[in-house]
Amino acid sequence: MDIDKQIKVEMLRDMLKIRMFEEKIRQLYLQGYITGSMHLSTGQEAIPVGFCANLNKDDYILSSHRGHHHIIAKGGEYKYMMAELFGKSTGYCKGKGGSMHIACADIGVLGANGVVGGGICIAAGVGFASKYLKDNKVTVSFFGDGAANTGAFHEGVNFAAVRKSNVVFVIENNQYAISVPRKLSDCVDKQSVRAAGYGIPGVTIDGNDVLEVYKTAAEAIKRARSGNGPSLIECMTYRWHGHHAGEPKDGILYRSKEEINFWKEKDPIKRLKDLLLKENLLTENDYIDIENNLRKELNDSIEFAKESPFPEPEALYKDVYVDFKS
Ligand SMILES: Cc1ncc(C[n+]2csc(CCOP(=O)(O)OP(=O)(O)O)c2C)c(N)n1
Ligand SMILES: [Mg+2]
Repeated sequence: MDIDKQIKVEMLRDMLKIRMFEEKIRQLYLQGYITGSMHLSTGQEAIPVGFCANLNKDDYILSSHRGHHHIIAKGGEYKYMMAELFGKSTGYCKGKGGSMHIACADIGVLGANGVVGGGICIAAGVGFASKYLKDNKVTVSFFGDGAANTGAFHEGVNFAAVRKSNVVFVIENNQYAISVPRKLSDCVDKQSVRAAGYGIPGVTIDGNDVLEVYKTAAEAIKRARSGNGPSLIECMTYRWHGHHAGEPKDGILYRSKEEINFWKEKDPIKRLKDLLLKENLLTENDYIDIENNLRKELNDSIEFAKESPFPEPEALYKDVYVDFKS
């Protein structure tokens, strides 16, 4: 499968857009502008970017507690994300969601979720609704390797498989659930083998190779859209930082520096950039332009967030339920 040049460049830009956001909000968090718990996705950018490049605007995604990269890949804008993290009324959820609960139905983001595995059954239901309504939409459910060990995983994947729902289940296997390495919580080397227990296709891929992610996603999304049911795609990856932004020592208390550096060598952004330079699809100047444009957008979003008001106390009782049809 040949991937269009334009799509490759857009995927590079989207991965960089995520990386720059995450690294900037880490600083803002440590400076006290952002409070609460926040989980960074640096290193894992290729997975949602490869999937979302195959989705339409009105397709859906379900995200997790570590969800900024999913939302940006699905079309989330810096300014509304930043305002949400600052707790401001101009944010995606009017400042009441925060990092772990960003949702925006307009771009098909049906919610990040602080409950580990919480999005899986919602995705199974939304995908079933698409099947039932024949609306031709696909739902992609992103979650971690730890979430794949919850009961919700079994219920959601089984239900979706039996109903041949329009869903793709994506495990972002970053090898840890908080500080617990996967060898202490899994007896299988590949979580994708579990797909056989539900009678659906399952595959494990290099989640740091955005082109491989894109191609695998294309096939699974096509299968789901054409009514043939879900797939389970396990994407091997690694988070560069600690479990959450305020973690002491930033993830090195339970992971060796050698291990972290090994995975940094597999940086998905550098890999695609180097390839595009080699193929003469991009110049260093093009890359600098992309970076500069994103930096301006990012700085503007910080100003927007700082200048925006906090929600009024009465806002607590508004938007408790969202009618997605209205
Ligand atoms: C139901 C539930 N149990 C436990 C927690 C606490 N918790 C938050 S993140 C996390 C680890 C999740 O690991 P994984 O699914 O691999 O995602 P990752 O953080 O690695 O992206 C846990 C146990 C929670 N939020 N919800
Ligand atoms: Mg994990």
